[in-house]
Amino acid sequence: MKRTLIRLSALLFTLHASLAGSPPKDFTQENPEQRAQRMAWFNAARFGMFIHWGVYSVPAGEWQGKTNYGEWFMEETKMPVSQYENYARQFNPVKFDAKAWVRLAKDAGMKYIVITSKHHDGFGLWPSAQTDWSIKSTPFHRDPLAELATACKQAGITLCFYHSIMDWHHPDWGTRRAWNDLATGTPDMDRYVDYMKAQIKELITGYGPLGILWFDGEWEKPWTHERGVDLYNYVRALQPNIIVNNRVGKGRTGMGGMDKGQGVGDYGTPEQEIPPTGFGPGVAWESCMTMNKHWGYNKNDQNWKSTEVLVRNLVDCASKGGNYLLNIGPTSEGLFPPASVERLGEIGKWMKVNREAVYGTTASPFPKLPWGRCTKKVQGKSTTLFLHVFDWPADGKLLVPGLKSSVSKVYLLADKKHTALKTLSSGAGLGISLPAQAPDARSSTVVVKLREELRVE
Ligand code: H79
Repeated sequence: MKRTLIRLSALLFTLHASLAGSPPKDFTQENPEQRAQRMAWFNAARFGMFIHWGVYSVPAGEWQGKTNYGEWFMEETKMPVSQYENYARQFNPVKFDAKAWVRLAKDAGMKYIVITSKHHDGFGLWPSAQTDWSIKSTPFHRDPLAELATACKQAGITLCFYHSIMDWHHPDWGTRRAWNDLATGTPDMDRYVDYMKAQIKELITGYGPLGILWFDGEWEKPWTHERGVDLYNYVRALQPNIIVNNRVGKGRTGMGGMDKGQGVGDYGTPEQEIPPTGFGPGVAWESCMTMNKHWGYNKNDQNWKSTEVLVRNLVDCASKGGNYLLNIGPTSEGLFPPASVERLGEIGKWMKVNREAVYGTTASPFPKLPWGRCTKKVQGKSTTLFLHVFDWPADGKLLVPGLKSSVSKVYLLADKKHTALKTLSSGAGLGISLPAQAPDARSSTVVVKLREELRVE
């Protein structure tokens, strides 16, 4: 009885506070422990899948003899919006299989998926109640985001949405394009923000809980720091433990993706590049990258990165304390391009052997290593270093420069028996004798268990 009364009065208090228009909670003021807890899954994950999918997959990157378009099709061709809308009527991805997509991500070793709920063209991949400019206007009478949410939940993959702030289709986005022939009146950003918030509410309450809301398209003038802070708080109020990238605000400096000055959001977003060094333990980041040269499906783009490059990029990110978000641009039929599927499979094979050297690791203690990268795990007093050897030494001698701690065991991660490798400490550091043959030409992992605390000179 007493409890019920307390609950009732708490409810009344909340009701009263909201009716009285009390200031919304400021989620930007969070203590370091709360933040670390909220960010824990993200920092342990290290590897995610980006998916750019929308009606731009119908022209597949080609228009009037030019073949270099992707998800920026509408902007780059300056096609009238009324004409662009026809692509929705041709978007019928009958081969879409959410379970198959999620399995491809999971088998590659990815822990989360970030898919475009809406890109800059404004088209929604789910049947939004706010607009017809969505999957509702296609012949495809299904909800891909709902199907993905179910498949992700079953597979233990964290679902996240990319949601563009900039919107080339909506009449109220502040910098309206001349080719937006459907828009009338004067753009009204307050009205636009109401629209975007209503969409975001649908996404968080209807498909969640989500891992990340990944904003983009924040750089144009109509978007301000104040609007960024407001949107950040709006999203966190709907789902307090959600993670929001830094493109919600105006702090991002170029494609390097990290914040300078007035930033808001939880982590930095380098795009198509990996920072030369990490940023220290308190700073989270994620490099997003294409597998070829386009985000959205481009049927002519065969500039695929090799699996070796992709694996080494993942390792490079992990060695600097960051995540790797690798993109797929599915076709308008709903399929991943075969070259992407092939690479995901190969990365998965590598991850099967080396996963322990990626997940839950922290940044390298070495400023630079001539032969590759390093990640580490520190659990209480026990420290493990994972040496990711890209360039296998011809003479069988690997030097870990400056490592002063004595070691208890050194072995190849690919060796199931964990046979000890011979080591020799010297003034130069730790020398390790390796077999002639690298277990994996892309990157082989040498595990170094320390006997004492980590010391590097
Ligand atoms: O969704 C993919 C791309 O469509 C989108 N981001 C990835 C994840 C993207 N939008 N723009 N770009 C990529 C390139 C745009 C770069 C610039 Fe800028 C915009 C140059 C100047 C304004 C970024 C923001 C660099 C400075 C400010």
